[in-house]
Amino acid sequence: MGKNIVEKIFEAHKAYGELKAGSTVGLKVDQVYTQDATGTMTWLQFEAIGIDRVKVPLAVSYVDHNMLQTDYMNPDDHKFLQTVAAKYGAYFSRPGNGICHQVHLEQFAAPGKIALGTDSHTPTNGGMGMIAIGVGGLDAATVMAGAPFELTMPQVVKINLKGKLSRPYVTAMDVILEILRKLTVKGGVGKIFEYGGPGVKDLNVTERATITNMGAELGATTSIFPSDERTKFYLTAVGRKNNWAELKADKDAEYPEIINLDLGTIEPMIAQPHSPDNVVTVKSLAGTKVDQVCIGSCTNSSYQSMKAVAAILKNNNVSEGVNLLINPGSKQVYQMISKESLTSAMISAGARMLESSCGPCIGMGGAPGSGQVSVRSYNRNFKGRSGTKDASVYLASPVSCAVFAVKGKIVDPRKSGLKTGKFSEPKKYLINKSFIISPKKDTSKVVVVKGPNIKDISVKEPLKDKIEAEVLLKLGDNITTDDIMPAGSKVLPFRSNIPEISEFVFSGIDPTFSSRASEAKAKGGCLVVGGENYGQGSSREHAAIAPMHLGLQAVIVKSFARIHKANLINFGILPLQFRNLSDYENIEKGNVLVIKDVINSLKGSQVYRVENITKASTFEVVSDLNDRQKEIILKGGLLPYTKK
Ligand code: MIC
Ligand code: SF4
Repeated sequence: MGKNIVEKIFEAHKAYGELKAGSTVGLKVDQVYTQDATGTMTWLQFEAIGIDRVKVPLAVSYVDHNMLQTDYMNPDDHKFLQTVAAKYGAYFSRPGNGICHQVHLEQFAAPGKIALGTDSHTPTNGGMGMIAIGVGGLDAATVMAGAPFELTMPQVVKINLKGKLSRPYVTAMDVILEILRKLTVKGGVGKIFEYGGPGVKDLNVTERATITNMGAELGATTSIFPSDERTKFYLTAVGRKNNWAELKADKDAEYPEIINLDLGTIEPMIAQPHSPDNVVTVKSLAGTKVDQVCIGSCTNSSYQSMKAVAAILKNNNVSEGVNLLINPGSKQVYQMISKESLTSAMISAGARMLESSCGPCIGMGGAPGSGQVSVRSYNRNFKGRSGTKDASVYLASPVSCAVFAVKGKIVDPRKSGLKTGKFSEPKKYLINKSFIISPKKDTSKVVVVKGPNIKDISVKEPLKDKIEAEVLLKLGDNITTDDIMPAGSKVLPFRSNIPEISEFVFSGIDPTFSSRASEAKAKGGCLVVGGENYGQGSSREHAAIAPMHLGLQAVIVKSFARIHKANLINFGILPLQFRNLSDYENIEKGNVLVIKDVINSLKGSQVYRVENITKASTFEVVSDLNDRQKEIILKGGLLPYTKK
């Protein structure tokens, strides 16, 4: 039987296990990268493991999220990240170089390799024909220390592309929005999407990267495109032709599921508040007034996107009622468009140019005003993420966004009368390596510098045999890690200070959570109950570490999102699921639950009997941990497990 692309790469990297969907597999990893918001913790954990030098062929420490530098905290973290990378043999991408995923695609991504990144949008690099997976920091740290990456083998679903996009007004962003409309934010859980079919060759590498980037919003483990002539063209243009290798599925490769998509039928799409899958056609919202437009992010910052945006803005003005912000995702693209006077066209139209960083995407500045409508070429529009709770955030392509900025309202770009110009892929990209510091051989004299905001990492006690705790929160479906551990300019600077950041846990949902949890901690900790797809969104392990610090013992939900579940295990919090979904209805906030015989249940059938003392009723919950994960939970998390 023929093999698909995922099987080919996994086979070449298998350390142990079976490549059967649902089995545990250990993979050897070629590249690991961190970003600053998750990276400080990751590198502290790496240090705690006690290895002299990273044991993967390539490691990169990026700085892209936390760049406001409103006080000493961010620059101290940057210094730590730079010195720790120098000490342990990683590349350092200096602040201002750009968003990790885009820079990685430009500088390091290579077909056939496996990369892990401590950020959920790491799959951006799947556009280059590599397996790129977002993970929690501790998973990345252990892999950098030499361990294989362990994963439950996902199902490989083929997305069979036919036809051609009707550019210039229909873009790769519209393709992934259409897929999100069809499959929803839960549609990719436990899956890898492998793109194939005759339509693949219609898309260049950066267009493919937009699609694989937002595969994260489907909940997928990752997404991947073949490596073909277009990949070779791009790698040649960025000066890395030697990294090219052909990669395609065998003709008789089999897939348990195939989804057909005709690129020619796709039209401009837009995600409405407050979820990336709440997608409709742009034309159906025509006339909606827009207050803010943000263009850029790791999803849509390619040279092609920026060029189209500049063409639309050229000789036009940003509408009086609109605030337009542009954050080109990499300094290389920024410099390239500047050289061609495209930045000048943006500025003269009235755009506010931001640094090459995450910026407004994660609420680091650029928040919309009260009740305002913001349309962004970004990937997430969860309520409150922009920094303004009552703002209505929409997601659309950079072309649509630029059109809305000029028109002051949502308009079908095809009917706008605005021109995007013709695009042909550059044969040569501008290369700028001045923002990248390469690892050195001799690191003996390097001193790792830690500012006062960098606190020691918390570690949990071993698993208790009896959990008796109050349900402090009962939540619905699709709770995001932004809900659990908000980001934004007030919170992000505390990513290396767990006691401080813990005060913000669930603060957007219930500002009393943190103080109630601290009180409950003395009495044995607390519990949280949730619905489907609990913990979707980012890879931030702080959504597990900070609740752990507050004494969270277990989370009981209908289903989990992949990365968050892995993070809960890594920090010793029991991830439990209702055996009968209807039992969810019988629990209320404030109920006290007792789970006895936890250790035997975990080691044995993984069925746990829960007594609801408040309601005098019982129900069952289950876990589905493999042997290694059971050991990790028993020890209180991956750090105590690794240091055994
Ligand atoms: C995000 O887009 O939510 C982030 C901020 O990039 C996160 C990482 C983080 O929280 O630091 C992600 O996507 O993993
Ligand atoms: Fe940065 Fe936004 Fe991309 Fe996350 S989604 S990496 S915050 S640009």
